[in-house]
Amino acid sequence: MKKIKYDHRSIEPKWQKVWEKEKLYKAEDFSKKKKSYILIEFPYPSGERLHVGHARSYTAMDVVCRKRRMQGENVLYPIGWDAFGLPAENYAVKTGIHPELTTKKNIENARKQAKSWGLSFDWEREVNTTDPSYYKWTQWIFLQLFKKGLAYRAEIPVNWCPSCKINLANEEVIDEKCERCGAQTSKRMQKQWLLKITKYAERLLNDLETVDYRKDIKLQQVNWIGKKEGINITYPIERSKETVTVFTTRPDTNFGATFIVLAPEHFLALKISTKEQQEEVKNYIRKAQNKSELERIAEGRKKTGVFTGCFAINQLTNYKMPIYISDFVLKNVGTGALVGVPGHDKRDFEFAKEFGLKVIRVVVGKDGDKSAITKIEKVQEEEGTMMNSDFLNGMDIHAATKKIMDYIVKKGWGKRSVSYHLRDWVFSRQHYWGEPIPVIYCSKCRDNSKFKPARRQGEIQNSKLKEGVDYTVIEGKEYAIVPVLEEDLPVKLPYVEKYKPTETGESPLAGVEEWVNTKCPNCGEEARRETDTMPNWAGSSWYFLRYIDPKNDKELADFNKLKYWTSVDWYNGGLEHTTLHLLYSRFWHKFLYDLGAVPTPEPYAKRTSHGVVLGPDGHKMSKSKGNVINPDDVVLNYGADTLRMYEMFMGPFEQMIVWDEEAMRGIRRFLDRVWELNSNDKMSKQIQNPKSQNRTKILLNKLVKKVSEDIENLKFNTAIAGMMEFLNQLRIENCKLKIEDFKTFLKILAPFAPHISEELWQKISQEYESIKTLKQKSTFKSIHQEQWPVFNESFLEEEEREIVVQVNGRLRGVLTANSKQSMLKEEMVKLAKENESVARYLQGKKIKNAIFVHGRLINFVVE
Ligand code: ANZ
Ligand code: ZN
Repeated sequence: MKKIKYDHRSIEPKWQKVWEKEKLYKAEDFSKKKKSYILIEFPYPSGERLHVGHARSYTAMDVVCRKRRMQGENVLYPIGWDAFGLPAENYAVKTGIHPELTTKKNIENARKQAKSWGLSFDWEREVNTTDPSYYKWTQWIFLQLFKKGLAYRAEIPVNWCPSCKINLANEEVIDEKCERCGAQTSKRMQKQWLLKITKYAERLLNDLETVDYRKDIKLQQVNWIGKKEGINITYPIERSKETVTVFTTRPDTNFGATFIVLAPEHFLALKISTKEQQEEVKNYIRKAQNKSELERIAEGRKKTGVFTGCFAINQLTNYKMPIYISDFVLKNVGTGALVGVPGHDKRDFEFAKEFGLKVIRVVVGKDGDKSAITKIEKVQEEEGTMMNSDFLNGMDIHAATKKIMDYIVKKGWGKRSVSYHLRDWVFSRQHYWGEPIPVIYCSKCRDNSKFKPARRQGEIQNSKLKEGVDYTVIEGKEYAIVPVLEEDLPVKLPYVEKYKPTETGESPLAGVEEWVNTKCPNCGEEARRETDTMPNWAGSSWYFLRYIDPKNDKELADFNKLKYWTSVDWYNGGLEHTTLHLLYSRFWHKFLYDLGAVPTPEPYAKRTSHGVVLGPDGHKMSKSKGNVINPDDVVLNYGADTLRMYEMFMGPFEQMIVWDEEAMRGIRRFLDRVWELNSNDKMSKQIQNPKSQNRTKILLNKLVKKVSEDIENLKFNTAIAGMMEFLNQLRIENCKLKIEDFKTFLKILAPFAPHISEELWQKISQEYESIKTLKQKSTFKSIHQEQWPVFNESFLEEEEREIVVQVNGRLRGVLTANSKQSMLKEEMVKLAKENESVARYLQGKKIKNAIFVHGRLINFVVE
């Protein structure tokens, strides 16, 4: 056979074109085959292009897809572009080039890159969040949320950068500083749109039990939702008609409660303070206002505070608890007031030490500090057994919590309370490059007493209209909030010259008079549009649904198609998106489910995450560090197959990996060896000596089993290691590959290195298959359309052992034998001597001794 160089530069683009022409990766709606919907987080098409991190995630899922297709599944593997957002807008501000143009160009580049990696995406389903035919449905979802009262306007603090003169999203503020210019940011109040995700908190939490997410991802969701079950206890205040209510998750410790602390913003703070304390309290409150929340709750900070001069009564003990004000208590947690149990809460302990307050021990932990009152030196936050607590004594804290809750509720001193860390989702941005929020403000309708807001149609007709949901106040004037008619969607983003947000913190759209001024869809009078846009999270909250029916202009996706394809069977993406994006899209999905627009309550059946790819220096890749590996260079110099296999090989999929050029060359050498297998005598067309043939079968069977399982278990690295070992083993044992075996090997290599395996596959088919079958085959059949090999259990069942054969301590061969055989010295020595590769080293030598380790090793000692 003529030797042809393994030239990835010609082979790879060639097959990519053929695959595309043959529509090899087209997903078929309603096919009878088993469906498999595999999803990667669609990329943001930035000027920086796709990086090796994208390649890691996309290749991994590509391997899964290719294997499942070969196993006869109908696979949907789509891609699209998450293209609204700040980077494009910032770039536009800097260069004056319209984001629409840069986005278009960036998408073209990224598409080219993805294609050059040989990914098996169904390109006919591509979506783009900035395309009006796409965001029409993003806006439609918003309208439904609005009509159900789940979208509302409220005045909330926003992050203001005085130097950039814009409102920043929370993600853009790092340590109270503007992410871009570094200026100190401040909070100011502004009307924003919010989505009531909190209404779904309980379901978002409970339904985690129905999905298969990586454990730590689930935990992140749980923590972000942050459900706390506790009780609000109300204490009478001495010599006052007022009472003070605190939230606690540890009522079991209430016999040890010795003081109360109010947040400085608490409405009682000034109200209950005695005359003598008024001045000091006022000063303290003023100072606290200038502190950020982060600063207030910082660990290890010296506790500050001020006494109000008042006492609350702990009804359990009749203890007079002094009421303090301190900034470590937050206004919007619980009731904005807490009861101090310094024996068992660290911050309370620190506070008590600072102000000389009484500490009472009511729980004994493992360390067994039983000192009841007095100079307790340590806080005890562990679980344990109750003491000093009357009818709770001797119980463990969980039983005690239950008992005291019932008791307090029965006495009428408190009410059970559930609180969540989750807050409503701030949904408006004062930026240009986003989806316009499709509502119109009309003052005529507000004045019209017969106006029926969208939210109320079919609901209670005559109740009072609510601010923020039915009407809003803009610059002192009241307007009805009128949703854009669904048939008027999309509200297209107008073309503007000035993208920069305004001095007032308004969206630049506010300056586009002819766009802002419009007619009210309800009364037809002059009205104005909402000028805020949606956050980047909007388009990505439902994109996986659009892939299912990307061109539908009647609904976001056909329900029957959704029924066929959802839920997503496997979703892989970065760990940085496992809180917000995952939560937001689960929320929207549940809402759509309640509307009857989607058939499943959860969007993703399974979620995994890949580790970050670090630069060769072990640091995060960044331009400024000069350690960025450009995947395009790798493709050019080593080939896409090398890039793919290397990224799958370089370490456990879920862990961080450090780029290592040398290891990558190792992968290229492996592929070179595979290439050579075809073109030299390592492969045989004839039947081999039956023993070696049998041995090859066993090894190959094992390999097929291993690779099949490893792929599904995200163990790509060990699958590849298995392939390498296989080739090594063949060499050591001097086994030759039959053509059929080589074909099997190519099939399991194909998902990882699709180009080289296609090239070799087609060559073999041409060279070895009879002219007759070739003629019959009128159409092209790709290796990726072949059947995934099934392993033969009978070859695996035989429990065999490998016996290493050494000559003077050097490895000269490996024997296989079943476990019984391997224990018999005589037999194994005989077999070893017969072994071709061992015999070479024994020839003409006198064997002085043969050392035998049962089932393990033979070492011939020769002269
Ligand atoms: C008494 C107590 C005793 C508490 C004890 C804890 C331990 P976690 O613990 O994170 O679930 N708390 C209540 N309102 C607060 C506010 N506005 N600002 C700051 N802290 C506040 O949070 C619940 C606990 O946080 C509550 O339970 C309360 O302290 C504190 F051994 O009450 B605990
Ligand atoms: Zn109107």
